[in-house]
Amino acid sequence: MEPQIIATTPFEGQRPGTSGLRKKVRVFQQPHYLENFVQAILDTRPELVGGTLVVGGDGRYYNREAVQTILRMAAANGVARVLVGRGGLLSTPAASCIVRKHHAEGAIVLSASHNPGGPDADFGIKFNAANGGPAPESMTSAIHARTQEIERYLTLDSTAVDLDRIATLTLGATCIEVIDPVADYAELMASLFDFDAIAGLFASGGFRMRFDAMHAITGPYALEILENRLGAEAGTVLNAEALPDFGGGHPDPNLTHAAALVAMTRGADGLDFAAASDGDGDRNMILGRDCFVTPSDSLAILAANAHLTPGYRQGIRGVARSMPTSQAADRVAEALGVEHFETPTGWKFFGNLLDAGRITLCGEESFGTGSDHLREKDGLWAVLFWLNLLAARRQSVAEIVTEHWRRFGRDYYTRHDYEGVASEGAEGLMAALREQLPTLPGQQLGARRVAQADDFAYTDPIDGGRAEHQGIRIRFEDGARIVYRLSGTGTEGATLRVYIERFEPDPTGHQLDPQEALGELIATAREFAGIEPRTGRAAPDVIT
Ligand code: VG1
Ligand code: CO
Repeated sequence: MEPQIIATTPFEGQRPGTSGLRKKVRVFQQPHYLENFVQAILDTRPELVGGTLVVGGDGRYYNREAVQTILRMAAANGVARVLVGRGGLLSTPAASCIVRKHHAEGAIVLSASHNPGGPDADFGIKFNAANGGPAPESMTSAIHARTQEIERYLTLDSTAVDLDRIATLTLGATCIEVIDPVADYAELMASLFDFDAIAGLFASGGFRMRFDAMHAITGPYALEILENRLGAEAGTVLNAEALPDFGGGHPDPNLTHAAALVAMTRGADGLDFAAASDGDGDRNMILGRDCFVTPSDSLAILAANAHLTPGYRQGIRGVARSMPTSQAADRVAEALGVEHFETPTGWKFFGNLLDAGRITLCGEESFGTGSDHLREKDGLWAVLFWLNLLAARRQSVAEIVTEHWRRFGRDYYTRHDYEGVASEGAEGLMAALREQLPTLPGQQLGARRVAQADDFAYTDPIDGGRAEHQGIRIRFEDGARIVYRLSGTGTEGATLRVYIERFEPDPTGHQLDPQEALGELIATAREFAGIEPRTGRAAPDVIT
């Protein structure tokens, strides 16, 4: 089958954001739009020619069509072998796992993660490199540059590949292997955690758990691992059926979008443990009875207890957190005598530290936690890690959290999101903050004096790569922080994120509601940045 050469012209704005290129489905449906981006990946990653590519997505609307397009283009461009999940499905962590296990040259992952799906909602595409991790800035910049000069793409005039049966097929000269999307991932999880101990917890009869797959990709993974392999009772996995529009919901595991699950953990009859994941399976929310574990605390707690699980029995080498994530993990690293790092938002910045063996665990405040077992954040991994801890420590979630605070102190933390605000207002707000930076140190803001203020810039300790303008950081003399940044994953207007934290060493002050404990700082953050005058918003849309 001869490749067809199709003439095309560049589209503006094919620049990947925090995690790939995310746009409305209708943008992707324009003729040549997806093709241009895929060809830009293939043109800038010559190792794919004659190599192996992993393809799959979170099953959202347009996933199937996009997979077929990518298979034809991969074949036309001389990719030797493509591993594609059955049904075109792969969770983001499973794609990373498969790249590593099968020594692929990279993956194309189709997802807009926690953004809603459906014909009027969002779609996304990203490239992961041979280490299984999101393409670093150098690669995404090259891909973007290529989209700006593209004149042709290659495809085949072929019928659709049957994705619904596990089989090895050929397309032109390319071998297409339709694989079980769950098997490799489930095997990796079994190698890291004490499945017997977790199964024992479920068999004990005294432990009640629910996992909310939010009608997204983790349904099949959670059914196989929690119910089939670990023996959790049928019905443990809620909303297990993956739907192209996620059942009309917002597949974002947080207190707002998973409110029904949160309600099931409340009161004396509440569940012992509950968890949820997002559209593509890389996020996690952890709940106990009357207890929400902030993602920043979760990272710190996993770090402090890693030695209790088989996969991390040797202890951890270091921890990294994204800049806006609370400083709780730093305290654990210091107590363990291991390195800790502060990176810009986005998982791609952890890759080099993981590859170099400098860190074992990493995480973000945005419900992302992961380790060196693969190169993405991993929702079910975090859930299994917590289950392993509950089985090993024989304590409740709340007891583990409270003991952690007693030992390390509590970092009260909250994030306030103002979504879909006018871009000019949001950018004006950030520019005004930036202008004030030089005169901020020493100034009194609300009840505190500013110690340091900057626009966060990061130099990668491994390859020296530089990332600038990663968010405005204001640090007070007592260690409290306010951070402002604009989202790089939205598809409409701008989203302003404000991150607020303060440290409380005294255990008698550990039981407050974070909104209350941070009330003064929250008000200061709003006033100082002029959020209402600049965005017209009197209150945030989402508080986590
Ligand atoms: C958000 C989060 C960030 C995360 C990113 C991708 O980015 O803040 O921590 O890495 O989403 O996660 P932003 O730029 O909108 O703040 V996912 O689960 O959407 O791949
Ligand atoms: Co995600």
